Amino acid sequence: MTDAIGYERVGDIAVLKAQNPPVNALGLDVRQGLVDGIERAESEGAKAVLIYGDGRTYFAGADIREFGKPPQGPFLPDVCTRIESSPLLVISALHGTALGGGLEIALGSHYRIAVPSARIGLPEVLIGVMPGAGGTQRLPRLIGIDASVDVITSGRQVGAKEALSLGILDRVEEGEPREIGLAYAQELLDQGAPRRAISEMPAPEAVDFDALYDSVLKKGRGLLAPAVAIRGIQACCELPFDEGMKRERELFMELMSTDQRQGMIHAFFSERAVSKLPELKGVEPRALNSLGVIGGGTMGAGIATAALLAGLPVVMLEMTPEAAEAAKGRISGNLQGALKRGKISQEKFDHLTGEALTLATDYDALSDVDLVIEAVFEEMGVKKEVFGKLDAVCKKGAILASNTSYLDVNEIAASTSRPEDVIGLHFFSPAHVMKLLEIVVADKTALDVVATGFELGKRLKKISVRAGVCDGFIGNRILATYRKAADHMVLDGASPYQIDKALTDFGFAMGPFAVADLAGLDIGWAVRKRKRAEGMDPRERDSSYMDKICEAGNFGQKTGKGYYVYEAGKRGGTPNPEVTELIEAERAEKGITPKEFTDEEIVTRYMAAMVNEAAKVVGEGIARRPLDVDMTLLFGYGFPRYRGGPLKWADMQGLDTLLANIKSYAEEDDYFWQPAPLLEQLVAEGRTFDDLNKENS
Ligand code: T1G
Repeated sequence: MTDAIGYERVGDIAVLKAQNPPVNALGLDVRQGLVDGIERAESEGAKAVLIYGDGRTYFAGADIREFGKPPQGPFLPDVCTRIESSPLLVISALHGTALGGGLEIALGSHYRIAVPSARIGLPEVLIGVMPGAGGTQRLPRLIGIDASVDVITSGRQVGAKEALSLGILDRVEEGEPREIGLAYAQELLDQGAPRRAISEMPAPEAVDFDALYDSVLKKGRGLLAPAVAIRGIQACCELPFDEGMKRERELFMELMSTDQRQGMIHAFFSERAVSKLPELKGVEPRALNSLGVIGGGTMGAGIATAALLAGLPVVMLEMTPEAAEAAKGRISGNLQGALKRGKISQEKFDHLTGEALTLATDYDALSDVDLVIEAVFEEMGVKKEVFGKLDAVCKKGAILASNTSYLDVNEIAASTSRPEDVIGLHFFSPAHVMKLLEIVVADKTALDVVATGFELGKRLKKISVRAGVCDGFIGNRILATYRKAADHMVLDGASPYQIDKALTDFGFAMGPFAVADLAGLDIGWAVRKRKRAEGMDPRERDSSYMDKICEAGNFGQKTGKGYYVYEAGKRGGTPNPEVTELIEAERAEKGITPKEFTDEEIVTRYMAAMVNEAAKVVGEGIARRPLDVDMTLLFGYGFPRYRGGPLKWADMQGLDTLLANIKSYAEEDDYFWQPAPLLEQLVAEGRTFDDLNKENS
């Protein structure tokens, strides 16, 4: 027996307790312990076996940390079959999250009982694989094709009540898993209940699996795993059980060898590592029981909504009572959405828009809050005026935060007498929906203020990323660069629509030009005008064709026209022919002979620009680790999760290839394409961005 599985005997029942914190992952010792436990129970004459998990959960799946390492037996499919084929009655008692291989162990058991708060699921597709220990062979036999296709291709967690109605669970009962499990096992023994092996149940009727495969693949926008899992369910319907198990394993191993699996698992561990900074170890956050927000526009109202939903009372400060009421209107609108989706009750809605939200027009109302977030107009003078007032009224130890998306947080901090209490908290619109939060640490920001920023991020269920101070921090700085690469390709011959298509095919939620229309073309126009006014380097390429579109009052989706033309009630837009005409005119004016771009070349250039700038951001310490950049792009800029992030993707492409591409582009334009020193160093040393992640975590 291994220590990972405890063994005890209670009357005729042998009890196997999983004890592998934090989530009883089914690592080698756990698998061996389960097999040893079953054999011992059989050899010691037990009549039944109860399997349950100690700590916070039943098995939460295979041990993902073992992926990619040399596989060692006993293998999970065999463990499940060993459990199922035992002559003893095997009962699993579930609590916490019985996921993936954990649910497969339970499906290998003859009976399943759970506590009401338990959640079950087969989330393997969320890490780029599929169930590989019988999930696609046993679940369809138990609950049919439609329900198992939903559970397996969505990867969603199913509550105990629904799992009982689906027939996955046999019983749901309040109590401790060991106790309800023992009582249920004894009851089954007393009733002389039969062993029920799901593998012996008839397989459901086959359906048109090719059509199902195609529709699931289309829905996944390039993610392979859900579609391949369909082939596993197909095997369940078309092959005898043992052959179906073999087929499932083949498909599972195919997915294990994909870049998508690497990308998804990198994302899984990185989203958990990104908020763990070595310098914050042992640093206690300050008190965080109340929040103030200044500016009730879209961003301010979104931030207030996120805070209210997280249980933080909010003081919303606006210049006039009318503006304050308008802010409340926006917040109520956001909360209406949560009410409609059943996320909150009417009672909760009334509380959040009632006593939890205080409207104010006087800064004194902020004198007692723990943290204030300013979300006013993006102009340094206005910011300094606001922080001057906050400095005067806020209590000692209060944290003063700015939601600026590119202004110098050091300069804002220097406008107060307490720069150590100033930090940037850069939310993304809509702030109560977007998961990303850039925590911008200024030169004098105190460590416990940084820790409080991460604490707030955790409370708001955000993915918080530490960023240093520079123009655009991590995300917007990199965005500005790959966006420029796209603009250059347009001037040189590509159409914005071909570029958008090539990048959505690559997996982005939207292409750069559709994103510009969503965000509002006036933002880019203002930036171009600001840069020209500040004086641009003559070597920097500038394009003016969109200025004419903006001058005509077209700012994208919000005005119904931009790069695309939008019809009310219709999703997406159609290409705006005026844009194509203006582009051709600008090329002619600049004497540019347009050239053909393949979709592949478009993606290669776009990604090269993104990776190169990202390497500069890491090299300069604006981002601490490459994974910080990856999580920023995944949660704030629609980067396809199954590619792991731009720097994980770069590692998988090979940094030497990328550097060679960048150097070849520099022959055309050595002003824009300046290879990042960090990239050159990693290539020279034969190292990867992942090596840097390991060294800095
Ligand atoms: N393997 C290894 N480590 C794991 C793990 C796993 N399966 N699940 C969680 N951890 C670690 C995690 O990295 C973190 O570590 C700590 O546990 C707490 O997790 C054949 C092959 C279970 C819902 O996909 O969804 O079975 O950061 O911070 O928010 O079919 O973790 O503290 O060092 O996320 O309460 C299928 C993945 C595997 C479930 C808990 N199972 N895990 O969430 O805590 S594939 C999964 C989760 C499989 C078979 C196939 C969540 C959770 P650290 P946490 P949480």
